[in-house]
This record gives sequence, C-alpha cells and structure tokens, in this order.
Amino acid sequence: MASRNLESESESTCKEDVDQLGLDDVVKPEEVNEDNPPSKIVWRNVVIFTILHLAALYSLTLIPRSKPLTWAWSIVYYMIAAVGVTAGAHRLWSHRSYKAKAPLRVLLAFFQSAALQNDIFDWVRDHRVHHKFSETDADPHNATRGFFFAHIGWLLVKKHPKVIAKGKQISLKDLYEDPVVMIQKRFYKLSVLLMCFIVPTIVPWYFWGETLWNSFYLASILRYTLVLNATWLVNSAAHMWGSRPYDKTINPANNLAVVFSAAGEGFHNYHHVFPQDYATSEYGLRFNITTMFIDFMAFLGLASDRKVISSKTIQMRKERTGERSVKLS
Ligand code: ST9
Ligand code: ZN
Ligand code: ZN
Repeated sequence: MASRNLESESESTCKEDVDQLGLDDVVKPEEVNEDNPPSKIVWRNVVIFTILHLAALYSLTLIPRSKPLTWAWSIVYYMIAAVGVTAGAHRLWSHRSYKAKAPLRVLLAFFQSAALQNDIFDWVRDHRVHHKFSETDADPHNATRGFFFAHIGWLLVKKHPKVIAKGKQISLKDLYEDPVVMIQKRFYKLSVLLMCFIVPTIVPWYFWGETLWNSFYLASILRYTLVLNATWLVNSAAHMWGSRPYDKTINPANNLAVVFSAAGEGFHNYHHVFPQDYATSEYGLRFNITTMFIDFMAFLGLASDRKVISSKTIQMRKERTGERSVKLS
C-alpha cells in the first residue's frame, strides 16, 4: 500500500492533493440545469436489457445442474471483468491515479472488454462528465432523477443534451494519446465477443467438460449481468445511501454493501472528494481488492506513481465538511 505519510518520498503528498484533471472542482446544478426535455425511450435497449435479465434469472436454475468448478470460474471471471473496470477504466484511465506500463494497460483493456460496459474511451468520457457535473442535467446518470434512472434507466433513454454539450468541454487528450485505448476502441466489438462471451464459455467446456450451455449462461450471461448491476449500484445506491464522513453536502456516500460487490469501489463519498486517490478510500487495502491488485502490479514493476492523499489533508477535510465535523478552535 502506498504510504499516506507526509514524509514519504515515493508517492504524492499534500502539495499534490489537487486533482490535475480538475474533477474535484465540481460544477453546481444551478450553473447547468435548465427545463428538462422529455426523455426519449430507446426501445432497443429496453428489449435487450429485459432479455438479459430474464436470461440471468434462468441461469440461476442451472447452478444445481452445473459443476462446482464452473461456479468458481464464474466468480474468478467476475473479478477479472471487475478489475478491468475498477483498476482499468476507472482508477487508471478516468482518474490517472497511478501509472501503468504497456503490458498492464493491454491486460486491463482485455479485462475491461470482458465487462461489456462500452469501450474505455466512452466509459472514461462519461465518467469524467459524471464527476465534473455530478447530480446535474449534464451527469449521464444523474442520481437526483431517482434510483432507477441512476441504476439502469440512463441506458434506456437518449442522453440529456447537456451531457453531450458539457462532455465536449472535458479534456480527453490523454486517451487519444494512449494507443491501447484507441486500439481497443477500434476493435471493441471483436474484443467483447472474445472476452465477454467466447473465453468465459470455452474454458469450462474445454478444461473440465462442462456443457457449453451451462458455461455460457453461468460464466457469461449471469456473471455479466451481476458485474453490470454491481457497477450500476455505485451510481444508484452509493449516490443515495450511506455515510458522508468527508463532505456532507454532496450525495455520494460510503456504502459498505457496494464496497463488497464492486471490488472496493463503494467509498464513494471519499472518491468524489478525492478522485485522484488510487485506493478510492482512506482505508488502503481494507475490503479493497482493486487496491490489492494495483499494489501487486506495483510489486511486479508494472504499476507506479500511485497517488495518495495525505492523512493530514483527509483529516482537515473531515473536520471542515464531514458529517460529524468538529470546528477547529
Ligand atoms: C454500462 C456503463 O453499463 C456502466 C458505466 C457505469 C459507470 C460507473 C461509475 C462508478 C464508479 C466506478 C466504479 C466501478 C465499479 C465496478 C464494479 C465491478 C464489479 N460527452 O451515446 P450516444 C456523443 S454500458 C461528449 O449514442 P444517445 C457521442 O460521441 C452497458 N459527447 O447518445 C455521439 O456523437 P457522434 C452496455 C458525448 O443517442 C453522440 O453524442 N452498453 C457524450 O443519446 C450520441 O451518443 C450499452 O448498453 C459525452 N459524455 O444514446 C449501450 N456521450 O454521433 C448503451 C455521448 O458524433 N448506450 N456523446 O458519434 C446507448 O445505447 C446510448 O449511449 C444511449 C444514449 C441510448 C444510452
Ligand atoms: Zn459517483
Ligand atoms: Zn470516479
């Protein structure tokens, strides 16, 4: 775990506690919101997501009829896709909270394709807009429009024009300059076919004789649907329920259930206050599989420059704006 000690020389400290992407400088709703145009439903997506969730329910009936190794593989593959989103699309590419060498970036791009959540480029663009314009019309999954909209509803309707207008103001230069991101974008459909559907289905069939039917429904469909919902919970549940130790004036909250389901990404009050911290949490490795993964990659020499917020800055912020804030005398 990278040190939060002010004396540490290897990682960033108090003076670098400012997010260079400017995502901790949040725009207020009154600066963005206007009369809401009615949302236009995209029926194609409604049909696809309905079928997907029905298929996931059907997959549950196959669990007693499949091999335990297939269950284990589905869980492992859940983690692979999760890490592609958390360590890859989120902490590396959206927030640049650490640096990754080319082999790790390639691995994370493949893992991110296993999650089928749009390519890295689109994912990062929407996520940066989410941080900068949080809880406004320009926030793609604006949680002030309710749990359903923040969870899945935003993928079932046309985007609010403000999302696209404000999104054009966000700098994406670093993404254009990263060949791994641009190549993944170019071959995204192929990589999804391979990583989200073919690889998870073939492995149990080839290595331990599982039926292709069971493999497909458990390791691909059920696993994909669960990863999707765990990710969406960060946008919905963790923008509504939980504690706000760092800033009680914002909606994002620390939600322990989401911490567990989303590989350590549920410390969302912390994350919106300090988006540049590679651990997305004050508590380092605790409950944080993604931070463990990044630390392991640093141990292998594939990750470096893990940014952490100093304990002093965290404490000062807690006292100034946290839920149980204590005024300094
Ligand atoms: C999915 C994403 O599920 C999930 C992301 C969740 C993020 C969570 C973050 C939480 C923190 C991290 C925690 C991780 C935890 C992980 C745990 C894991 C266990 N700025 O999009 P279009 C342009 S995806 C600027 O068609 P419509 C765009 O380039 C699921 N510009 O908008 C285009 O321009 P051009 C699978 C933007 O027509 C034009 O606008 N994917 C922006 O309104 C139109 O773009 C799907 O199901 C922007 N922000 O359609 C696909 N956005 O024409 C779902 C867009 O020039 N998406 N533009 O090319 C869609 O079908 C459509 O996007 C739509 C909107 C219907 C939703
Ligand atoms: Zn958020
Ligand atoms: Zn973020």
